[in-house]
Amino acid sequence: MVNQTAPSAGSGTAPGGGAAAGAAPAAHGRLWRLARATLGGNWEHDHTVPSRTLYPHQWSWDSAFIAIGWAHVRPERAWSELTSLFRAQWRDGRVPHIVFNPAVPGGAYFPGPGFWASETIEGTPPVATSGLVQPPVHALAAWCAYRRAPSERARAGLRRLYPRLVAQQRYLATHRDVGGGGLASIVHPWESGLDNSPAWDAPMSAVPADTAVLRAYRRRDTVHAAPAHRPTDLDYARYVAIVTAYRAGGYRDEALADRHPFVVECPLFNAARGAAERALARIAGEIGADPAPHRNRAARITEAVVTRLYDPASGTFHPRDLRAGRLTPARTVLGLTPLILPDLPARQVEAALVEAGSARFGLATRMARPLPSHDRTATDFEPLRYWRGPSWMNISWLVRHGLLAHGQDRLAAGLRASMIELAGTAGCHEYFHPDTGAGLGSPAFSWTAALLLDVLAD
Ligand code: 9WN
Repeated sequence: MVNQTAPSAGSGTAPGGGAAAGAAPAAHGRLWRLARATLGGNWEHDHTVPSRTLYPHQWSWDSAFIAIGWAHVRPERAWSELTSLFRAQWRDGRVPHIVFNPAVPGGAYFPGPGFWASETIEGTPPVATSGLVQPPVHALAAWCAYRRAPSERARAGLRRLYPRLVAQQRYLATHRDVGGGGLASIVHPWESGLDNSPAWDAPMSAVPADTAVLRAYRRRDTVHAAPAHRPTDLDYARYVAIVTAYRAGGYRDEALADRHPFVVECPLFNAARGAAERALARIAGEIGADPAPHRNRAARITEAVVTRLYDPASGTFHPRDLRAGRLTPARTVLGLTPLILPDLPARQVEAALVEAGSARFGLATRMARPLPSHDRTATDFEPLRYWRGPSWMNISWLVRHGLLAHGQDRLAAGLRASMIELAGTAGCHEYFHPDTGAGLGSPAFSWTAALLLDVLAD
């Protein structure tokens, strides 16, 4: 049964009947309406923009999280969201991280369609896109959306998406297994979704770049958000240099290890691949396809995540920099994300829980502060700067999903309460100050709204 209405002040429960957590039930009704209105305000024909000002096109992993939210209030939009994204899939299977809306002026976002020049590449869709990808959380999102609002129409949505989701996974498992160990590499920090995370500082420091390159372009992000809350000019110079190198090779993936400046195996990206295979097994079962190959792939991915990215010395997961041939040293929230793998061995689950509960991340049944994106005790922790400290709703959602997968219901409840508290106090901001909870970045951000609906309903 789909809950299309806000929880009433008198009901005492969140939509779906769960016990109230965090803010009072009456506030849940207000939050539900705010989240629904935020999503509605960002809806654009067949997809939802992450933010009207900062991100006026369609983004890949945003659309996945957004679909989970739409399933609660307008399920048909969940399927439209995913379908429009996958319509832009390249012939090689990659799902581009940005699908450009031709109605939006080219200069509204940097780097825009002219910079990516996808139309010059064979096998690209008629619509302009970027040439990068983002974490493949789409199969998981499709499964969550279906479970939330199952119907014939939703099953038809699953059936339509299934071959495309399979092709997305195949692209990552083949073209992107640069290291040959069963993990997919990302070729740009933007592919991680955590653009300027300290996780990328070591590999990024080896990318030659000069901020003078920015004279040829105009950053648009700092027009809409405080520069102190965004990546630096040096970060952007390197972002541009890495795309330029990838684009010069026609976005081909052959011999990346020898010629590309940034090749890294990310724990979240690969855990998302494993979770996607799990979700595909469920989807396959629902539409009469064979779930077994998906289960086998999921098991192999989990094994590779543990073998290649878990560091027994630090007791957490780190990205592997293939050019340097070592794990990157920073302890970021990425280290907790393999919890979304339900078959993660007990030893690594235990280690991730210790890391999560430490002073670095502060996870608790009653959380004093929101989950940060970076180690609070690190000297390079920056509470205002984007992925270098602030709290993000999508990462909290993923970690909570992982806690539930491992039976950590009380910790998951603590995280849920902190998520509701954040949005309840600050609104549907893009990210939040990890100490004060103040809203940062875009004030009407779609995935914050979508995932808020999901946790309120749970
Ligand atoms: C670059 C849209 C995207 C998110 C990313 C987030 C940010 C873009 C940017 O916004 O990245 O892709 O311009 O900063 O880091 O996770 O998908 O919301």
